[in-house]
Amino acid sequence: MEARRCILIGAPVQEGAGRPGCDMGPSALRAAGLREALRELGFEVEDRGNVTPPPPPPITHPNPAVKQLPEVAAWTRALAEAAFEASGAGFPIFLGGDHSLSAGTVAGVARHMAQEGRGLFVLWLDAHADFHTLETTTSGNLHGTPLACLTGQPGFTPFMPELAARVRPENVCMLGLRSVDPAERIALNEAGVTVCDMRAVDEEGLAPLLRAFLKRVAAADGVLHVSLDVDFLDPDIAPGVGTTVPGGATLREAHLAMEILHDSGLVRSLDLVELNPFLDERGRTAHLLVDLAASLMGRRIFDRQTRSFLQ
Ligand code: EXY
Ligand code: MN
Ligand code: MN
Ligand code: MN
Repeated sequence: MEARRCILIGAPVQEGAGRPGCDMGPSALRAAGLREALRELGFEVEDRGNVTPPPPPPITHPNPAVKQLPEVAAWTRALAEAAFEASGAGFPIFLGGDHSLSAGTVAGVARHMAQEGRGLFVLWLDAHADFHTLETTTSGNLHGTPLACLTGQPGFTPFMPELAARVRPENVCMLGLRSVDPAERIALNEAGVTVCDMRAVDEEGLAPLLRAFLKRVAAADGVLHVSLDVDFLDPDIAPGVGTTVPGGATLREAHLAMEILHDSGLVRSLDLVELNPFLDERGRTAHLLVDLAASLMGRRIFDRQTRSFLQ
């Protein structure tokens, strides 16, 4: 992998969300200066534009609540291909688009890493579990299902054959959880995903929880995909998202997570999802996401090596 090259891939997906607007996310992130911020950190930046999905397959599901399954299946197929190819050319950053896109992006990255003999771990930064199956979802919004899909929960393979359980549930850590539906609670308890809800963050602190997960990734010689949902953040600092839940991560908790992730050297790919600029004020949330991506890619307040106040 070319270590100093970032590859931007737009995924203007909104078919999985309950309201329109996420299709403007990639443009907002570009307008907020993502390319320039990465270049200032010394990265070569290749913007591959936006992915175009194939025609939606003629599929239906018996759960009458399910919405836009053909369209989401088409996006998933296209994004899995784009992610697989981009992972071999640099550090892919997927610009969303609603969180259903991650079923494709993570599957594609996992397929590439498996060819390298590396296990893919996933950090799911989100207020929600996104752990519904096509049978259990009641809203029918498929952005509530990608993690269930990726970890091989039942019922997805007939509709998205290329995914086939690309990530082991025990290799997934959820951080920031504060909205879980009853069916997700049952499935999560059985699946073996590491769940750090906001109570755990309040009690233990974000850094120890994150460091414990990163220790497991390193011990397994794994690599890490970060899937950052805007609603991980507190709505007061990140209003530009359609599924806000009070009590989210603070600005400094979010930057600390990114800085710790960068220092680990384990991260190989990133999703920036659920940005809905229509709900934002003057691009505020888009700019915050760009700043967080910059922290993940190495931007620092101060050069850590010269600090000695802890000795
Ligand atoms: N669990 C709720 C549902 O299934 O509709 C809310 C899902 C919100 C998902 C957003 C992307 O994180
Ligand atoms: Mn590679
Ligand atoms: Mn999500
Ligand atoms: Mn969410």
